[in-house]
Amino acid sequence: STEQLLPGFTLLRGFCLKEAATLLRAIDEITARSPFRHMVVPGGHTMSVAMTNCGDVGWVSDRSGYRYSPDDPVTGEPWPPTPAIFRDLASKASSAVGFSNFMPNGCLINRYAPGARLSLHQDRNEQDFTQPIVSVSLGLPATFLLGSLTRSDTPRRIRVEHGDVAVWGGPARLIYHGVAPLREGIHPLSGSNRINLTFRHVSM
Ligand code: MD5
Ligand code: FE
Repeated sequence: STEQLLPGFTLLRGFCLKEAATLLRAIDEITARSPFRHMVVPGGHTMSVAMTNCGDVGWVSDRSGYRYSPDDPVTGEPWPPTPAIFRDLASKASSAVGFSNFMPNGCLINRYAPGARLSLHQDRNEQDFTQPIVSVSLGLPATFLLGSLTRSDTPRRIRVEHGDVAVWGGPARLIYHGVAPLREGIHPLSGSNRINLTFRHVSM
């Protein structure tokens, strides 16, 4: 099904169910080269979500701040290339919502173990409002926190499941959002984890 939950935010339920197992195998190949790691944020805390990237630019954080980098600071090598199946999915999902020619140049891969969460934040390191952001949920279900442009507004709770794909366009790009602490569970394809892919076009 297709649910438009806010202007600029559409959830495509089950959109990548058929290719989910292939996506997870491709993620294993990426993480064999650029492993998941827990990044440190400028305040000094270590994130509960483990992250890695593929593509031309990857999101990184350390004590000095957030930025996009062409190289993995752990390996000193470029991030692994984006698999064709990732690009095909990002393009298929964005065109289904009316964005043609989405050309992501980076994909952030987030891994949630039980208890891992992403507190309410805005994504404002890569504002190019002409291109959407596509996010893909794999493995255990999670509760997405969908806020507004005002941090103090109580967010809506939206359950996202294995195979769901979300497309965020112009007006939704600066919305506060987060992920509630992951509940324990076992998924046949991802074990005790949830994996989220976020495709972005980063202008640098
Ligand atoms: C996740 N990741 O489930 C989410 C999915 C992140 C992040 O938030 O920054 O890694 S992406 C959700 C998203 C992206 C861009 C805009 C908005 C939500 N939004 O306007 O709500 O790991
Ligand atoms: Fe975000």
